Amino acid sequence: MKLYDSHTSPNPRRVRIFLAEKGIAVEKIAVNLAEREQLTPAYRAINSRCVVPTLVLDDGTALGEVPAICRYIEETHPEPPLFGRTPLERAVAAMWERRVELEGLFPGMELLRNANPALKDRAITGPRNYAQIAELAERARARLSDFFADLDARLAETRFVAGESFSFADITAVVAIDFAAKRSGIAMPEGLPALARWYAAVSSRPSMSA
Ligand SMILES: N[C@@H](CCC(=O)N[C@@H](CS)C(=O)NCC(=O)O)C(=O)O
Repeated sequence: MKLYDSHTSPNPRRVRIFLAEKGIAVEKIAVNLAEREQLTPAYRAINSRCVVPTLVLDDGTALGEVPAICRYIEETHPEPPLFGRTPLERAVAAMWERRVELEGLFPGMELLRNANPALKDRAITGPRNYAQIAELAERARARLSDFFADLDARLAETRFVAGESFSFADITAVVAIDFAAKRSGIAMPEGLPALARWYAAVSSRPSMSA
């Protein structure tokens, strides 16, 4: 397998951490987003959405979209489970991962993409250009603040985001938090003890530096 990757971006990091947790090594090919390599005909032929990550399988099949890529890895390498073991655990893990993606990662991307002058006309990823809307960046700040508070409330009840075991939901949550801090200067707020306890535990896992 080959992973088309970018070390400056959150979505490929989700897959790198997932692979590291599974103990799977794959060839990684860097795509230079700053130079718009994702929009070249050569990369478009691999992923017509012009985004990273893309996982190319040994038979040449190209898989895009992080949840689909991670689901494939989970089904082909079930141990250790990162989507839960029972049907109920799997549904709960998928539910929390989706919530974290929608409520934490997407607002972080919305903030950066509508505020960073380097992304002018690139407010939405993909093959087409869209103009920035400054109000969306402001709204994203409020959504991130709510995300931190809601995640703290959840983690006051459970050890990890989806329950008592580490899962894909924790990976997306750490990536969303680090991305907001590193790229938009929105640090995890003080005074949220459950969130702080969980973040210290999960961010020290060796996979997080993948
Ligand atoms: N929904 C996609 C999102 C992928 C995505 O947005 N990737 C970003 C990097 S985090 C990208 O490729 N950006 C290219 C660009 O900025 O044009 C997924 O789950 O893989």
